[in-house]
Amino acid sequence: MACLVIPLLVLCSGADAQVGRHAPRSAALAYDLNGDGRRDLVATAPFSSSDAVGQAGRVMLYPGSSAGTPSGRGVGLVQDAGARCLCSAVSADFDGDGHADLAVGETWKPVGGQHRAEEVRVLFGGPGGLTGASRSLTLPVTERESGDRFGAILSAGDVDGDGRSELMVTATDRRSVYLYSVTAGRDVVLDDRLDSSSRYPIATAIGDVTGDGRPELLVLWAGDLYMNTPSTLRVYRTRGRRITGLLADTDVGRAQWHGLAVGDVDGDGRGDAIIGRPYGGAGAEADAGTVLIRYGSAAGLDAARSLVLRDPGARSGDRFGASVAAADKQPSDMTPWKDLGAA
Ligand SMILES: [Ca+2]
Ligand SMILES: [Ca+2]
Ligand SMILES: [Ca+2]
Ligand SMILES: [Ca+2]
Repeated sequence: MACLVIPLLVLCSGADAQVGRHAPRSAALAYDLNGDGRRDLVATAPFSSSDAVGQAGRVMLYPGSSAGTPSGRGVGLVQDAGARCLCSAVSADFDGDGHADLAVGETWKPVGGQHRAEEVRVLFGGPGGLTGASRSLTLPVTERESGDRFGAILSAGDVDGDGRSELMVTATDRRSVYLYSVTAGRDVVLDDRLDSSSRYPIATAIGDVTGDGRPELLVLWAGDLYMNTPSTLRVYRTRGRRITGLLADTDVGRAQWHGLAVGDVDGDGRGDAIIGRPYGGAGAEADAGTVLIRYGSAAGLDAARSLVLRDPGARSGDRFGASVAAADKQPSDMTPWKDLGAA
């Protein structure tokens, strides 16, 4: 499957979390959250407010249509007066029942009386769409600290191939990433707090970059600008729901990276890492933005090949690459960035 890179500012309804030679076992259509067989668009309004509930994060659903574009009239999925920020959302079939579910990160929410402890709420789908049933994921009480930003970044993919998607959750300010099975609990903890480089997770993805049919976990660890530490993209090999090795630890420079996605851009059966760099540059190109592609290989990431995408009409401050996603497109209309600058 070949993919195109899509820089975007809202959550993409059509992105597949996994690529590779083996299709996911679940028949669920991710992001079809009203059960009509079409993918829908989910958008978060992190700091929404209303007269009724005051400041409250909000998640909106814009149903997909036969015209190929979502309805302009959205439906409120979640509005939580206790959550100061519904910052993130990702859809997959987390319980393996064949219907799409939605995970929402509710950061800066008081849980158990602790100020600014947070949770991830998983909303379950059924034949007619979201059912109202949900499950909450939180850090254990002994691990919670004020301002962890647990749930700030979410990504999904079926890591162990059992037909149920796992959920990768970052606690950004705790400098930790977790892998959850929504039905079985937490399996993996990636903790960078002991690393003197002071990196923190800025983006995550689950995808098969080696092409062996088993997805890897990808984490973009952002360097500390004040400590002058570079950002690094790490690729973790998995077996079952365990990490069994570090396949790549790639210095991607001191730029302020943002988005991360995995898609098979060159169609070789291996997922490629797509990362956005909306900030950086100088003069007329300051903060115009670029997107970097690092190609997957049997060993992890191909050290010899990369591609830099730029918007040919970009101006200073455009922040191209603020968010990225990958989606399949018909081969007949593939135009793989032939007019864009490459390096
Ligand atoms: Ca739908
Ligand atoms: Ca489900
Ligand atoms: Ca699974
Ligand atoms: Ca590839």
